[in-house]
Amino acid sequence: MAAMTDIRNIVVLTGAGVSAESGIDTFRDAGGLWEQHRVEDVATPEAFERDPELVLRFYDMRREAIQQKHPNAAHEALARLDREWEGGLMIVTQNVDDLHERAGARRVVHMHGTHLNAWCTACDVRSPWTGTLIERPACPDCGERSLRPDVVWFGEMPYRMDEIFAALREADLFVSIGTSGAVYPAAGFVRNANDLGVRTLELNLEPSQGSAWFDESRHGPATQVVPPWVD
Ligand code: BV8
Repeated sequence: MAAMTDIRNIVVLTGAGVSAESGIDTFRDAGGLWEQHRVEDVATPEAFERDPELVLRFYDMRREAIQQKHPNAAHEALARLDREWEGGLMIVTQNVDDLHERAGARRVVHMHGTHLNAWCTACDVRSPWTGTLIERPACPDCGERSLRPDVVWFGEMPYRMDEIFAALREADLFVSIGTSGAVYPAAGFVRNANDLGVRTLELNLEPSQGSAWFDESRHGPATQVVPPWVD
């Protein structure tokens, strides 16, 4: 990493674009991730209330797709950074896939949850999902059939925001990888970084909605722009 001598603490934000070359559809490039539904229409508590089967099918299909995919060179480069970087590092991902972890990264924060867990809203217990949610398996603790995916929907508070803002306050560099900058609060992190005097770098296929806020942008597929930055 050129000119990284004065960099000690790094916050990386990733979005669907980091997993695109693993074959996992993004939200906005694929013209709507699934059956032409906008994610805003199927990833909300109201949608779950209105049509739980539609929402559960959406997540069952994504979970099945994720299981068949593998980390790509961008995930592997970030896992190398995680292993070798002696300073502070937080990889904040908006993705619910586990490809960062499967590549070997450990310092990962899933601000929008994970496809791996089901959440029983009756007893507020999270457990690894088993089978498909669409059969609405009973919660192992309370027996209620009220399991939902453990993901953050529109209108819900993202996870671990205090930790994320604490890491941004300590950061010397904020790097955004593979995200459109369409959804807040993640899309606002670059401005938080600017206000804190943190250097900002965007690695994305094309200019995102927040590109103007970055000190530097490098455009291209993540597997081509992330490894050179890491190495
Ligand atoms: C909240 C999890 C408050 C589930 C997701 C008006 C103004 C500002 C904000 C709002 C507003 N109205 C409503 C809001 C709030 C809302 C929001 O931001 N709405 C948007 C639509 C305006 N946000 C929320 O509701 C958030 N919560 O605000 O809570 C609150 C306060 C108090 C108490 C309670 C609540 C919660 C939002 C979380 C929603 N969940 N996902 C799931 O995955 O199913 S959102 C989902 O879309 C992602 O997680 C991500 O966050 C978001 C954007 O997706 P991206 O990852 O960026 O993917 P996208 O397809 O958009 O872009 C892909 C990018 O990759 C592109 O740039 C492309 O060029 C690039 N790319 C493609 N291929 C490659 C590549 N790059 C590199 N290499 C490649 N090969």
